[in-house]
Amino acid sequence: MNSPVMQGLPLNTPSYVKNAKVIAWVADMVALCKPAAIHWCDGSKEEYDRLCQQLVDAGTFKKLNPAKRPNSFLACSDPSDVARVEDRTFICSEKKEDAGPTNNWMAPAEMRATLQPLFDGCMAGRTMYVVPFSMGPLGSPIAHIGIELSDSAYVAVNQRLMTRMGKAVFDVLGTDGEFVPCLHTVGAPLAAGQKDTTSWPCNPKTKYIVHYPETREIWSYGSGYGGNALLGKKCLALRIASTMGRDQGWLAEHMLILGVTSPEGKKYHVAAAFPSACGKTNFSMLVPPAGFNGWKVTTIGDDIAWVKPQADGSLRAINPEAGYFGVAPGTNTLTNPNCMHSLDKDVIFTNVALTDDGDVWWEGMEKDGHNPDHLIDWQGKDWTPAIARETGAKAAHPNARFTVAATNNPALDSEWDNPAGVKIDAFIFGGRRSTTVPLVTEARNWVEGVYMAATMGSETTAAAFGAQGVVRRDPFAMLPFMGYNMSDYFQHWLNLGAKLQASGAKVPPIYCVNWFRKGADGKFVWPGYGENMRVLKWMIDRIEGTAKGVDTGFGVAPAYSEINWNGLEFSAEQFATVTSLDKAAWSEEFKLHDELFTMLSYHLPQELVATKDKLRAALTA
Ligand code: SAT
Ligand code: MN
Repeated sequence: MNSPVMQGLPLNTPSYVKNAKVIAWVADMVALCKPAAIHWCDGSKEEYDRLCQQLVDAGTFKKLNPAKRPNSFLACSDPSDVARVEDRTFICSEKKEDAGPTNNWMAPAEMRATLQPLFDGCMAGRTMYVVPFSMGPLGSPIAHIGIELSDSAYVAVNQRLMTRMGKAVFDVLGTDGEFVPCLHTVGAPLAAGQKDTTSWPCNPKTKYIVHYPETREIWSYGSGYGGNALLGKKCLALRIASTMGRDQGWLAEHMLILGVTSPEGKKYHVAAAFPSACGKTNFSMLVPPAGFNGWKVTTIGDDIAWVKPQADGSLRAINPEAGYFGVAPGTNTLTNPNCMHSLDKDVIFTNVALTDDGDVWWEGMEKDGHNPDHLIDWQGKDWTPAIARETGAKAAHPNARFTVAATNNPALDSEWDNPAGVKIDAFIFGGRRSTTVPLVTEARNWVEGVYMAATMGSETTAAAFGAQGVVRRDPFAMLPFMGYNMSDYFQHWLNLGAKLQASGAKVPPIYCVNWFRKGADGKFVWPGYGENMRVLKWMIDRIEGTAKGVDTGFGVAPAYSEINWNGLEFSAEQFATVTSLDKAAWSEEFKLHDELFTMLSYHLPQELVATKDKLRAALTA
């Protein structure tokens, strides 16, 4: 194989890079991908500004009106490249059973043989960016380091907002520190002398998002979008990290982390798992409603939690990310005022619409009184309210996103960057279900909580793959993000709880929630958003032992009188609608749990089967 030096491309390794493994790996990948240039990212503001300007010049970015949206940009993707591609995502463990029935699998040797010719010369004519990043506070014992090689400047600038990216990572890495190598290409090499004329290079035909869990490597080909391309997020912080957690005794979860502080100044930390696009960002930035004077909710993270057991039996968690890659449509000052403030400046928007005065717009902003007569939609076409009425055309893609640094969030928790993390006081699991699953239930023990999490389901939305409105089982909201066999993961959760309890520790309570129950009229009954504070408060009352709750057979639920209704008209009848347990619905529900367990039968923990039998007897008798 040609060495990069023989090709005449010097690595130009900066003197502060002292890790021999990094240097050797970059050299190998340069030899394989054959970029025209190498850029070692230092993570500085100056570098960020320069790369953003370069993206403007290339037509990938539009600079937004600085009077409206300072230092912000809009990128519009190729219409074939708008979301994660679950059917092109692979877990390549040595044994198929270790990827499990919920993952696409190919033997590592076969996958390597498939990818080799694709990656050979894949960066021709482009620059390879070397993007060093820390998932978690630099140097934290809970954090891990990754290095992404990418031929996308869009990826490099997004990674600066989404992770702790830059030079300092190499100090932590030292001469022999561990890192997860992440190789990414848009899969659009340029022929000799060819000028790039596309504003969103990608490969519309071929995409591979590949994980090798045993060797902890990530190879991603053909997409420039979100979790396909920002490899620290779902690929490293969930799929690879979940296998690290299995091997090392910790948890990598698709969870937000929030802090909630009482008027007396007592603070609790909650980690909550919801599938993509079910309002995790909204919940993590919740503004307590009227009737909750003096209560405060603060954000530690909006998407991912790494939870590590401590010597004292507690669980401490960090948000491995440093920014938010959130869904824009539906966000407004009513649904999430803190998020809207976060987006005032320094934002990269992807696939939202452009206003005539150089600002952004998306569906949902009309609720804030922004009713434009004309826009350029995410595909560059004219959009007017009349066109929208006639054709149903959306100005913003339903999976349009913003990328913004956590430090822009006015509700950012003071401990968000604490290398020791925060102590978790409760876990929440929630799906999007218009029927069957009640507003809130507390599992009566750890195993029952694991059962609730394992069997959770969600009605699909635009961001998830597949048809709208179908219930898809999404255990722990981890279905698209599990790096190993799902049943082994259930066992890992059970083992962790058993171990903590055997050491005399009290495990955090586990709650199952559903904000999305609908009434006979097909409308949501629970108001959601800030009003979810009422449910959060009940959980705290349970933790404090001041709410007795009612044993429903499906865990412990609040009595109507145990919820603080101050400032909200919500009748006992409405409460019954969102909390009722319907025998017929649960009979059907358990059939779906049976199906899930049949699919997951290899290594399925028998404790969960026993829990199913017990719950079925209680709920369908
Ligand atoms: O594109 S991401 O994977 O980052 C977001 C999501 O789909 O959950
Ligand atoms: Mn997510």
